[in-house]
Amino acid sequence: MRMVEIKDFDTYAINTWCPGCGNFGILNAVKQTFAELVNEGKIKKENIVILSGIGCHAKICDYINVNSFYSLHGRVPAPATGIKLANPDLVVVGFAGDGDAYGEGFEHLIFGAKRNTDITMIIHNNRLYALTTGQFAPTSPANFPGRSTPKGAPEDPLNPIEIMLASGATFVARTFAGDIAHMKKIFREAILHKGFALVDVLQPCVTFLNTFEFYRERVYDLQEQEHDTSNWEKAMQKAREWNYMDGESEKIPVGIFYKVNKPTFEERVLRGKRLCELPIPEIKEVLDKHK
Ligand SMILES: Cc1ncc(C[n+]2csc(CCOP(=O)(O)OP(=O)(O)O)c2C)c(N)n1
Repeated sequence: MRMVEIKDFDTYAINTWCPGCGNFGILNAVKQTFAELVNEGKIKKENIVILSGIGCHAKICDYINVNSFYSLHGRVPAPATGIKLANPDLVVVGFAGDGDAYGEGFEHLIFGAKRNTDITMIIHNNRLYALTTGQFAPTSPANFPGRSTPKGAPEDPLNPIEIMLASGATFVARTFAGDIAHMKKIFREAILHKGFALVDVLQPCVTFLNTFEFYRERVYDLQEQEHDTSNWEKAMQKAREWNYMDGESEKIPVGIFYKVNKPTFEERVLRGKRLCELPIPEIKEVLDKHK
């Protein structure tokens, strides 16, 4: 078997992210993770499908040489679920922005988690709408002076880790775009997890909210401590340690909060059949049962 190299995942597209953007770290970590998983025989390159929402993060589809699909703003989990259902052999990884996934289409993320579709969602959480030049988003710090709230956003941020745990996600993790080794560890576990995996990536936006130093001083790895990833209550406790409120004394846990195995949506819908191999009347029959 020919070993793949990282450069096999390169494309000819010119990268237009701002120099120093946290998205570069995510891109590198994802390419390295894919290459390692392919070379270990855990996944096939031709079976990888990536999807994105709309925003700066979404350009990642242009920068990785695998099957890809640009979806609608905030709607990545919907086509990702369809793709996985049509062919469960595919390894489906969705990329979304925080404005995209936690704002425009949070209900899609919640239902992806509720269904336990076997997809991985990687959220580039720069805590604002970057492509449209810095409007506040659901995880923006309180009083954030974004383009749409020049006097400061009069709202507290929401905590997506908490919401994903409450929605039934079977894998919930957080990592930091300034730490490639940690991202690789988490992306790998998330992709290999059978079920819905949410990875919130703390991604500094060097142009509108440069948080590299802030995170570097505060993140600590849950897996370097005693943390039982099968305990939902403990995961919730850890999730609440940092509510995306940026106090001086905050410590920010990264790593795997929660990981359990449950039947996936495809397993429950298809019951051993393959949707892409069924004649159309049978597809209708399978889907009708789940109306
Ligand atoms: C339905 C819809 N609403 C709004 C827009 C305009 N829009 C395009 S990109 C974007 C911001 C995306 O922000 P985010 O999802 O956080 O991604 P980032 O650019 O920060 O990576 C918005 C609001 C759109 N394209 N479609």
